[in-house]
Amino acid sequence: MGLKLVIGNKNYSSWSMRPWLALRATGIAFEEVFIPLYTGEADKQRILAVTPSGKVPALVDGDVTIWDSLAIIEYAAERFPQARLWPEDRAARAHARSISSEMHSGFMALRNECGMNLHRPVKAIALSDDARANIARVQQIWTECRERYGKAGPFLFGAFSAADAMYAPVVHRFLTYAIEIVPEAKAYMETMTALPAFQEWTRGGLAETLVIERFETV
Ligand SMILES: N[C@@H](CCC(=O)N[C@@H](CS)C(=O)NCC(=O)O)C(=O)O
Repeated sequence: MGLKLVIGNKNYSSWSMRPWLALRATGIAFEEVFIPLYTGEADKQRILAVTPSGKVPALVDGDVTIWDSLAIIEYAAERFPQARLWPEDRAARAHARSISSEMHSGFMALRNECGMNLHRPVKAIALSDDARANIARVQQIWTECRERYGKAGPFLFGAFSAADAMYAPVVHRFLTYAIEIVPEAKAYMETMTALPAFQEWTRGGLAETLVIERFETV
């Protein structure tokens, strides 16, 4: 039995994008199960039938269910070591895990004020000081990674890794909200937007017609 990844709307679901990209970019085969978000009780029950968290993403591997984006990526990294989802070097791997956890548990202001919405026309908005600080910190993270590991390839740790998957929705946010970007971060964003898996997700999101009103406020 193959892997099933349960995801929400590609246009909006940044947490779904992360494990989806980690799997797709490293060639791990999976079946995608789409459950539209915030449509009402029936779809909520479909999510709850997979995971008690009531949230997507969730990964089903036979009788094992894993929910929460970073836990799914960790599981995939263990289950498919050949995918090299984390850097091989221990210090680089610790660095990659640190920035991935920082993404997973932080950047609330950026997440709240600049929700991922691929359909949204590109336009800058007024941002809080906290969101601006988040944006500066993300660019500092990317720049430092590129300085340290850039010789090994164009991604944060040279080759594509879980850390790139964790930051992928931020690339979309920076583009959609016309955020000012330092040159090192810009080059990294170009690498990500050229990644076939990133483009596949983006095409999928843009092809969706479902609108979630609560995410269409800015
Ligand atoms: N910490 C979770 C967050 C998951 C999450 O908030 N998912 C959202 C979609 S992006 C969701 O399922 N919302 C539906 C709901 O809350 O009813 C993760 O990393 O996977």
